[in-house]
Amino acid sequence: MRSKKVIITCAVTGSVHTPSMSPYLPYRPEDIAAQSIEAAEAGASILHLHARDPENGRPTADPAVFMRFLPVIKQACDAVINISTGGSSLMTLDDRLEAALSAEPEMCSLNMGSMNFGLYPALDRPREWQHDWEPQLLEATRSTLFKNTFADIEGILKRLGEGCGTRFEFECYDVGHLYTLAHFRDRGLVSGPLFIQFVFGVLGGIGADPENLVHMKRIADKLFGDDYRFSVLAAGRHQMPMITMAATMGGSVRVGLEDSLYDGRELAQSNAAQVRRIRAILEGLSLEVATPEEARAMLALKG
Ligand code: KMH
Ligand code: ZN
Repeated sequence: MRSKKVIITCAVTGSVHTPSMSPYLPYRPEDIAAQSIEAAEAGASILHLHARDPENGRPTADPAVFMRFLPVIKQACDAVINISTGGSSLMTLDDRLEAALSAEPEMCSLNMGSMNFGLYPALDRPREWQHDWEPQLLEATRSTLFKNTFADIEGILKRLGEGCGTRFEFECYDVGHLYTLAHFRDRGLVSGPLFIQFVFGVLGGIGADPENLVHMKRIADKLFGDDYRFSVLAAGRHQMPMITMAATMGGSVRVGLEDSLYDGRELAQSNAAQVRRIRAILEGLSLEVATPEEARAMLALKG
């Protein structure tokens, strides 16, 4: 029988939030490693990872920086490593893929369409609080497209999927992205069980409204039947309410400082704090959390 366990993904640092927003956002390799390991110990079975410039926290795609924390994490815990192929909208596709192509991880994110990608409103903060590069980043993203063309998606599926045996966290920011995924399934370029991340609350994507979650699931059920599992992430203050709703609907959940800096009304003091928060909610709902081994079996990962 299909496991009903809930997979907790933790997205540890991302490329949207910036160090001046929270002293707890990890950006040095040793801090990314330590917070990832603590999140895994708290119950995250998948770690979604980006890299940051160790000196100032600016997002980077440099594989050498990834290699300063990936082996440390692998050595210390059994969680599934999921490397972002989204990087940031200011990186080229080749840059975004370089680390994943050299590490050949079990899982990578794959963004299912091009879009405007608004930085969360929290980035628009008093100038004096910010590093010099932060307002520049905000301004640049206002006129930059988050580019994920059909050809880009196909290239990633072939190079990482067929080439390396990597499977994907398909990030769907709107209903149309589900149809794009079905298109690639129909062409035989992806196969189940698919792991679909419904993304809510990014400016440019679908809003973080409960009705939208019901609709996304209804359409995914129609397109993918039993051959997929969904997970939910939601930006900022929408994180916990939306993922709790997802879990009650049979879905999995993603937390982490990439998506929200908060734990309730306070800044989350670590990624693990958010993992513990959702874990307590899940257990309070009598839902069981999947171990990394169980997550691997549920998603047919290469292990
Ligand atoms: N921060 C998420 C909304 C990726 O890394 O490929 C988007 C994300 C994309 O996680
Ligand atoms: Zn990411």
